[in-house]
Amino acid sequence: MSTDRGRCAAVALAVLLAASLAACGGARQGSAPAGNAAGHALHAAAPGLTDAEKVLNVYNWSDYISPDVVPAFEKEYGIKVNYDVFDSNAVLQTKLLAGQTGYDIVVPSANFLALQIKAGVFQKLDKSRIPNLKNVDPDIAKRFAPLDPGMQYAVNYFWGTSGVGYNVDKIKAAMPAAPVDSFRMFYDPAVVRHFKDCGISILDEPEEIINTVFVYLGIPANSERPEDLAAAEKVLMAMRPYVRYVNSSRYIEDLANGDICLALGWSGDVGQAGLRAREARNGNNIKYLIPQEGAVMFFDMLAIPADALHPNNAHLFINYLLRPDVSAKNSSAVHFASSNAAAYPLIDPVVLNDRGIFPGPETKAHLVANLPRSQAYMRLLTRMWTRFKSGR
Ligand code: N2P
Repeated sequence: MSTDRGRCAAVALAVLLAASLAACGGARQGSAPAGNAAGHALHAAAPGLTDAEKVLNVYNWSDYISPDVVPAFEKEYGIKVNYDVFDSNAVLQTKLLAGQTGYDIVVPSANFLALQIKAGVFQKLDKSRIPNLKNVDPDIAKRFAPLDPGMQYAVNYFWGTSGVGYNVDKIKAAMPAAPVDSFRMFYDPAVVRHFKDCGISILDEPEEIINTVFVYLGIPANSERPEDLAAAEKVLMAMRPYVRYVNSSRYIEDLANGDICLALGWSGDVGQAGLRAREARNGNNIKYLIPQEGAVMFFDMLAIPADALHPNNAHLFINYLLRPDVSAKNSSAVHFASSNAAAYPLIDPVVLNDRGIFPGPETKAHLVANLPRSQAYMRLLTRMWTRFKSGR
């Protein structure tokens, strides 16, 4: 890297890091891990230097992989996987921008990935080592293509939506005519107030939640107009008194147990809550619906940090996750949508035919993607989100 490019990357990193740290202001309630379980030394090393080491350090979203997939990879390749989890893009971004994470694979959402690519966080993929890339569904790929043109840095792991996760019986008891297929469940005070006592949660992902409010209000997604932000803040502040907590992972267990009755949550997470309730035979009937107003579609992307110590092993793992049988096993277990066309016929039909997970073309046409926002806008959004979380 020339000195100029190095300086440029350093400045870009500093700017993005400042924005990211600001985004993380305030105590988080998430289940972010304490650090890399492998305890990797935080020293710079030439990429691939220690690749002979049969190790792979993965940092993925929580509740996002079938429990038998990592052991099967370890057995097949003789590579030991250290697997850590996070539950928010802001937590991952802070680590990535600080650098030397010790991770070989990370899974940012595509709107975050786009900014991180600009900051020089990732290395380009060697596609010759990912033959299973041929399986990617072009219909889904075209939607995240603008965020990483040509899939140079990342491949899609799963995609999904944020919508209405609810306990059918508890919601019916609280409000017999509840509009369960609408964002009114959260954003109309005359509706949401009915569910305060049985418990409501909302995701701690401001860039995504603000877009759900825009969808509800009929404002174009990703708008950066200050007046749109103000309108969304008004909606969020009005519903805040009814919300029990703002968190992106706790709601799976709480919905399953009946400790909450309503979650503005991610499609697959709600699906997993339903599965856990069925397995526990606790009588909680959990459903997920994509609101009829439309919804936000996210894409979580597998990428390799520029300073990863085991990029060869990382490529092997990415290719493994894209194997149709492996992708199908994961999708069937975590209830998120694979974008691997060759995997579709192998996915559990209950998951594949669930229109909350794999929506039909009409619903898909009403889904909007999160796009990266400007730094100036992020400062405003972060301040608003801090006010929302604290309820003041
Ligand atoms: C996994 C949630 C991942 C979806 N539990 C959010 N990008």
